[in-house]
Amino acid sequence: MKISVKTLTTLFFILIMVFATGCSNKPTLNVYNWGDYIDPDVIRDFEEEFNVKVNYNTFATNEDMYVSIKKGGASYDVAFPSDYMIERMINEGLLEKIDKEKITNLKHIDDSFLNLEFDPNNDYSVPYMWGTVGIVYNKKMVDDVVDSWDILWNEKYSGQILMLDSQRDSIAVALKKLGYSLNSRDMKELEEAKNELIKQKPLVYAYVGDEVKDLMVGEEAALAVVWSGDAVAMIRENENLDYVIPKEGSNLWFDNMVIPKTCKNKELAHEFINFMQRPEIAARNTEYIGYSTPNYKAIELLPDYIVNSRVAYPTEEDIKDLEIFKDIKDFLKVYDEIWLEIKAQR
Ligand code: N2P
Repeated sequence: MKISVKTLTTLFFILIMVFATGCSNKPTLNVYNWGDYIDPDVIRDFEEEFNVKVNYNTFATNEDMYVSIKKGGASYDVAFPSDYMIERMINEGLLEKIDKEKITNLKHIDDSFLNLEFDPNNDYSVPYMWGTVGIVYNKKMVDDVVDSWDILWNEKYSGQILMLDSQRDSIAVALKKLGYSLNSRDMKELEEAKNELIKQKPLVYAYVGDEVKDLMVGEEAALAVVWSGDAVAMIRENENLDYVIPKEGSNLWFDNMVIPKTCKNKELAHEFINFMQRPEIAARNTEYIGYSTPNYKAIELLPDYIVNSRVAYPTEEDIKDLEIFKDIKDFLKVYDEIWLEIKAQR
């Protein structure tokens, strides 16, 4: 076969074009965040302003995120773990120190979100969002008072109950129902919690992640265990929904931004973290996703329906008895086994 000079020249130019677009020498930033946890335009704005490319990947649970980072296959520059997972990652040497001089927007973060037990001096993490865990329910579909975890074991709602597909969260619901700490390290208590979840499983429609929002907004289930920010997002779509923190107590959580040791561009990672806490950017993310910002300057920019929402911004009284997850260290194996056993039930 003969190839003409013209064909060859054309091929050559196509190759050059492909090469030039594919290998643009823009710096890249690998970001690893929860699903549905940012306004996508914010990523675009960051790329434009800093003339960089963001590779944005998502995860559904802290445990999934941990495994990916620990394995080190993908080298993430910024990730968004929660409190107990930050504590674990610090202890296992998986995080870089944050250069706080570079995070000038830390000054907009309310003091109550800084220097918490899981990272006492914020050497490794910068607050992103926070919230509670509770029950979202459909007022038209549930005619009992919803104020206790017990309702998730009420056979009347069989097939209409959604649980969180997240091991610490689901085990916490059972521990709290029984009146125990959600950081329990007591074999007898944990065994009881496991049995509660096994007993409950036939009533559960599904263990879910982000799909919970569509299912509850579409009225396909009556009750769901959710993170408060998702409740805010659901209630604004369907006014039949309401949110309760059960009286036996629950979890108060904090998601922070960290720089994993796998980071290849620390300078840009700091720029991104700082960008996310510009008041205007933090407000846009907060409004888009429904979660609660620790940035008090951002709160001033939010619409009244969010600022005045007791779901997003509970009172001191609402949260005074809530517990924060701790790294359960050597008990992790026990929690893993319990979770596996529950998931294996039919
Ligand atoms: C958002 C997940 C929120 C994380 N889809 C709660 N810690």
